[in-house]
Amino acid sequence: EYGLEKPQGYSVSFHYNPHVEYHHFGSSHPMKPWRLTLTKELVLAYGLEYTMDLYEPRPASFEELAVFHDREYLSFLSKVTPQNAKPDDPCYLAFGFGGESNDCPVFDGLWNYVSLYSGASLNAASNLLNKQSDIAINWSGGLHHAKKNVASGFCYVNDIVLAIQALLTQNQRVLYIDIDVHHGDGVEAAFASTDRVFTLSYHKFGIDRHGYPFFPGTGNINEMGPTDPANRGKGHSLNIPIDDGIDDDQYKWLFKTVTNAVIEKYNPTAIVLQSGADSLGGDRLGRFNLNIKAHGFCIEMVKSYGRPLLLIGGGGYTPRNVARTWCHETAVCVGAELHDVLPAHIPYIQAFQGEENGGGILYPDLHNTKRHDNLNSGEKLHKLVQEALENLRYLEG
Ligand code: TV1
Ligand code: CA
Ligand code: ZN
Repeated sequence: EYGLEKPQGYSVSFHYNPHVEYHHFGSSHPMKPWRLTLTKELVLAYGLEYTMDLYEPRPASFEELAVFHDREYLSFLSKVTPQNAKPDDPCYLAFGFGGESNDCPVFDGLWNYVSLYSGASLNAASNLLNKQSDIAINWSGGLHHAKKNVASGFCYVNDIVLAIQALLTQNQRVLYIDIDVHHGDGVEAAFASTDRVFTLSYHKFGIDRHGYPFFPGTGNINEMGPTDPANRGKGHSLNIPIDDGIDDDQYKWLFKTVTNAVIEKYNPTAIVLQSGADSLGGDRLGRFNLNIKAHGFCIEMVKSYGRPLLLIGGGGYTPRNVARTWCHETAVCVGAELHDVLPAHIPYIQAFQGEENGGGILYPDLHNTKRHDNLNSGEKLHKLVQEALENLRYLEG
């Protein structure tokens, strides 16, 4: 009924442990694991579960997380609770918890939460490694800011780094692409010294009218990894800094032109795509004006290369639109087209109703939901693409 044929015949797997949904960062915190409940319910309502292999992964173990993270950091993370936390403890701030912004609060079940989303990314990576799947999806992962011994920007454990490390056991070159509105700094830093991972991030970059940089403040066009010629990682990062209000056609052109060039020059044997939904129009923290289908175009384009693909979530702070986008992108992976009118029997249907525009439908117009004037002129974008392509010269011989 919903057109669920799979003409391209990709084998797609969906890796999700529902226990991840029940964790809360705190009522005012923008990160809502509950958006994963909404995503799952939409995916089920459209019948997409019949087009994929479903996995309920076990949580990752301490030892699995220690492949990237420091043991002292993990030990602290595994023991800290809201009851025993000492915000004055030097460890606490040094490891990135609390602080003035409280981006990374200590909440009940924190260790369980990080083990669950990391376990799902590792399970997805192993499906690609043993060729059970062509595309493996984990919408609960994509926490790209976490460092080996510091929590940062809502991210405590870097499931992306762990999954890439697993893929490197059988892949000579892994390409990491990040369309979250924030710079994928943690993944870039983790693989700074190797030429076996190329990191490509598209993000908002700039300083606001109060003088604050958009988080995390890194990722300008001239940041291409290490500058020391003796370092193998030199030139193996590409950052695409974008200004407020970019629209569908501009973003699609930018993404297509730059990503094509990177894939053709780097020739990866596997691709990891972080699909943060905070680059949509109307996002609570984002600044772009993208519609769902423009965001999904990026997934479609990467999929068309037919390389093993790990598709993971990330940011996304307007839950109903996160769910819409990730449901659409799940359909893109299996090659299905979805009705714009939402199926009638969705639990939590209220979440998708009563909106000024878009009530009861899958593809509302998000371009004007939260006006961000478009500060990206055609001229600026052409210059950006030119510089980006020049930055790829390190990939030649
Ligand atoms: C608690 C309660 C924490 C309300 C954090 C928005 C909150 C933010 C909150 C918030 C918020 C950020 C900074 C400031 C650096 C700090 C998952 C100088 C309404 C991948 C992480 C953004 C994005 C961090 C994560 C950022 C991801 N923005 N309300 N915090 N200090 N932090 O700017 O890339 O999407 O906003
Ligand atoms: Ca990004
Ligand atoms: Zn983000």
